Amino acid sequence: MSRKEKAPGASSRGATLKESSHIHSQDRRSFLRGGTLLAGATVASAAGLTGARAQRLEIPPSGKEMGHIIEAEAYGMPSKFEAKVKRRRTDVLVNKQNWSDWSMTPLQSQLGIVTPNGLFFERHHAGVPDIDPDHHVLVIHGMVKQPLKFSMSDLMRYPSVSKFHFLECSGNGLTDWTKAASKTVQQSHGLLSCAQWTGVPLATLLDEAGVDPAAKWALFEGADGSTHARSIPMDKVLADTLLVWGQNGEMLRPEQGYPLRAFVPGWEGNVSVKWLRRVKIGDQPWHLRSETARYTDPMPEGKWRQFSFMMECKSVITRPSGGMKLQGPGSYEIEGFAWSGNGSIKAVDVTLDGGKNWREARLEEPALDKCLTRFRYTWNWDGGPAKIASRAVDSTGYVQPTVSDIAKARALVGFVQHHNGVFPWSIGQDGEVKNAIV
Ligand SMILES: Nc1nc2c(c(=O)[nH]1)N[C@H]1C(S)=C(S)[C@@H](COP(=O)(O)O)O[C@H]1N2
Ligand SMILES: [Mo]
Repeated sequence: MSRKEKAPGASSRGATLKESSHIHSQDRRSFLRGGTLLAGATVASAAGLTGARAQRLEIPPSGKEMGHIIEAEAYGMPSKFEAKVKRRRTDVLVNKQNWSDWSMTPLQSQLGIVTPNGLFFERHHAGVPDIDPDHHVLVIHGMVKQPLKFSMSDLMRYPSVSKFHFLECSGNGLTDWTKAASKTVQQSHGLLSCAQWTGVPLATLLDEAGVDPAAKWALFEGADGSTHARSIPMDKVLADTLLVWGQNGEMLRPEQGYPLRAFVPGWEGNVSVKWLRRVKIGDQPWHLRSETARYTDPMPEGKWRQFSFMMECKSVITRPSGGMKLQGPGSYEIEGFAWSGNGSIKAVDVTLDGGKNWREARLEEPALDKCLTRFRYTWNWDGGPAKIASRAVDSTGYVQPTVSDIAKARALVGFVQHHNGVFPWSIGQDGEVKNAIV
């Protein structure tokens, strides 16, 4: 048995202390590698630390006084030193009004695969309503044997499930098809988040209502000022669509649809109707505004594609990414996210030379179905100009395309949705990381 294994219960305080100061100096080295991505004071002071051998660990001021007392009742907040980590509205498309608006997740700061609720991206067509759950009602009607009405407490009595899934707006990336408009990954890819969702499969409720065998579609309608609504094919409704009230262990945030939203795994965010008040069953789609005037894709010869629900396999490097700066040659950890609306992630490749050569990245567990998956690649930067990008492969064998591959099949004009192309960052000799879409 090694000394390390003995340490926790061991009587020798000296041994434990040595052990931990050893870990500390290692921590400092790995901290330095990560820290060098960001310019600023931390880098300078960390560089001083690595030179010195840790002989004695001083007791910091925080260890010599009492801390803050526990508030009698409070909702915990992040450290004040993390105040820069925030959702942000886009700088690229300047909004003329704030009702139909969006804010983006700081993907460059996210750790692990779960997006904290306060950083979950937002997309609203008519602002965020304030809905009292005690007065919220959901109705299921149309081609069913018996129309049903539920209060929130009725719904929460059904057997629930909790599933990790990403949510991505079909407009994610629409500013960066043909030119480098976004400076950071938050702006280019931040209409993407991931949570553990808790709710009841819609199939359970439909079973009780008794769906007419001739029914083929369901309509979801929200209780917000936009009365946002979408038509969803019955196959998907029965396969895995959820009605959720939970998000990462607590009730949905108002921005995410409190107290009830539809959640359609792997499909464009738009169909996961928030503040859900009505599910109508029918035998054909309703061809609503959001499926005719909006959320359709321009195709060659002036045609438009309707009902392009699936968010296809995609990935992006989040670190290093736009706005960061490498502090000289050396070892860096390239990290990012890969996801697919069609299954799980099977592999991610990384290029360092703008797509000439590709190397296999490591996937971090868990790599779940229709969920953000983290990849890593350890890179020894020689200090020369580089162009880095990632390319993901999903469990169906689908390979993330390049923008020029997509352009062969579709027309890249106006507000093009569903941009899942390979996304490059350039690194200059000065270490600056920039959006390299051309
Ligand atoms: N009722 C309602 N549902 C809605 C919307 C809306 O404006 N109203 N926006 C949709 C769009 S376009 C997206 S991308 C997702 C965003 O979900 P989020 O704000 O929880 O990230 O919600 C969808 N559901
Ligand atoms: Mo969206």
